[in-house]
Amino acid sequence: MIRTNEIGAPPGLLKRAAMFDVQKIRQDFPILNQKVHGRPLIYLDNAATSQKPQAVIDTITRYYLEQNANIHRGVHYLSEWATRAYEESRLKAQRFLNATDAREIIFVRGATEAINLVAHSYGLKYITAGDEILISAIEHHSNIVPWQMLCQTTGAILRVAPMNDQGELLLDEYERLLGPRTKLVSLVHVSNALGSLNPIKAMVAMARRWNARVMVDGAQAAPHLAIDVQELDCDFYTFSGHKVFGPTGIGVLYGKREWLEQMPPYQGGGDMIISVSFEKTEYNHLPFKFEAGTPHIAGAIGLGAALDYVNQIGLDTIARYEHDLLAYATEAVAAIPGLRLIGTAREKAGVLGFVLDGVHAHDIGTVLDHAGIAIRAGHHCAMPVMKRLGVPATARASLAFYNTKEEIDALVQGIYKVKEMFD
Ligand code: 7TS
Repeated sequence: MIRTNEIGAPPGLLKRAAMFDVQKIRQDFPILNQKVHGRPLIYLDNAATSQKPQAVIDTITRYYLEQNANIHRGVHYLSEWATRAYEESRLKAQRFLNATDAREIIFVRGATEAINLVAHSYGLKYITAGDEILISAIEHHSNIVPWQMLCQTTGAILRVAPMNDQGELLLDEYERLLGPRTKLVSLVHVSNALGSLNPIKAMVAMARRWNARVMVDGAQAAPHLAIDVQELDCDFYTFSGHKVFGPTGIGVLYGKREWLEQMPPYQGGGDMIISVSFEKTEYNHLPFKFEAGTPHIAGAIGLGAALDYVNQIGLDTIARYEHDLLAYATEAVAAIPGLRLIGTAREKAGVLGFVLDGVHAHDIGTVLDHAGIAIRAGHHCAMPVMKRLGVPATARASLAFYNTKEEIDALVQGIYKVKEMFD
């Protein structure tokens, strides 16, 4: 297990931090080296999905070229190899989150499936009519809808902790909404629409006073900051592989063992059983109880390669670099007349949302696309955030560690071009 010093970086990586060379890093991402509409690609849609380093692409290719087999069932060489590689990836995910036990790491399709798993499995067993589930005003739809569905089924009540105009949660209000009926709290770590970084550790501690379980949606945190589930003391944590430079279709659900042991399976099928008869089925041990059917083996192994890659650079190095880049981008973009930043929390990661006077966000996205610049425009699967801030949609540039100041300069130029066209 990698232990960190007081500034958070493993000692061996401190030297590498000083040596962070973004141009060198970019060479690891072949997709970045291409033209779109005749212009060099500037990829600023990392919150939707991030690009993959050659090491991940090679790992997946090699798996299908030389190593493909089903896991946990074969006695032959390839099956044993694939099983070992799949389980090694679980250990990598365990270290990535600093979980105490590999049995606490469940492979899922992504953050969406993880939240649905907890809502179904934990929710249907432990939540009853009149109980309260608390979420926040800045959640992605995937951390709203599964809880609404659970409330509809059980008669539980969904409560929502409000935010201020900057996109920061109001902690006093959050604390006031907690109470003896609060059975479960589910919070985003970093908002995908606003970039707000929530003080999760403090929020978990407040929920603990009422003995509520806490789930954290880390889909937008995992690519940007070091995560330690023991320090956060949350009960569940999830992230998606494709946002952390790994493949699509794979993600991780961390759950405290004491809860996972007590929770019923989410899906039934092969691999999640010890024995089956028509009278009775005995479920498998953790983590296999929650991994019915053939999983995304190549995805899990590719995710392991992605986590290795990220660890090699170091999440603290990444966080420092991106912090400077976001500050640079914020200042440059905010200076554009007629532009309003959406999401100005004091603690932010990775996301720059904005609206432009008299121009629809989709038009911004289209004009920038013709300049080779990929951003996202719309409600970002966070319609309640848009409603609360009184905007139909925003343009969103979202950063990764391979983005550069020159790309931000090009974004600013592109926005000026949008203004010219619509003035
Ligand atoms: N939670 C947050 C905070 C997210 O940003 C997303 C995806 C999800 C959950 C769902 O992740 P999935 O991998 O299961 O789909 N967010 C975005 C986005 O901002 N633009 O496209 C997808």
